[in-house]
Amino acid sequence: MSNRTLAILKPDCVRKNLAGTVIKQIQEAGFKVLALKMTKLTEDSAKGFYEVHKERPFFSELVEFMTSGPCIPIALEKDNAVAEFRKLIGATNPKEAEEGTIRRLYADSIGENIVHGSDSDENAAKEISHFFSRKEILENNGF
Ligand code: 3AN
Repeated sequence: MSNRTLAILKPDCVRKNLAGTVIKQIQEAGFKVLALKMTKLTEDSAKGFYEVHKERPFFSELVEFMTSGPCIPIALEKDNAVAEFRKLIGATNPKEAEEGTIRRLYADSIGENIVHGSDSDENAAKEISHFFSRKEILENNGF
């Protein structure tokens, strides 16, 4: 079990001015922010990040959406981070997400669902290094 996961506040989250609200909810759930930036994904970077989905019918829609505006990747730490974060954000489809979860509260659709969360420890490590160098990740609270 790893204690890290990667969140991305997606372009819909930034556009709706919900970044602060969602970050507050993440921190109140006990996650520590290890690294955070705002960036706009290029087409190549989005395709690389979602490589596992390249054969899926929604792939081009997903890449178009993820490059449609700035997003905020965040490296997070908590015990059992991957599972705990997926519990906090809820199911991919906001209509199926549990009451009180971030997607249920703020997402419009399965495509535009406010936030990404890694789905395994292995992918969390890969996804964190997609956005952050080792130097950018705080160790020991940055002290
Ligand atoms: P999750 O983000 O909950 O792990 P995945 O990994 O199945 O979900 O899908 C990755 C992303 O692809 C989702 N966050 C969502 O934005 C998009 N996506 C998944 N299924 C669909 C779909 N049926 N139509 C459009 N976009 C989708």
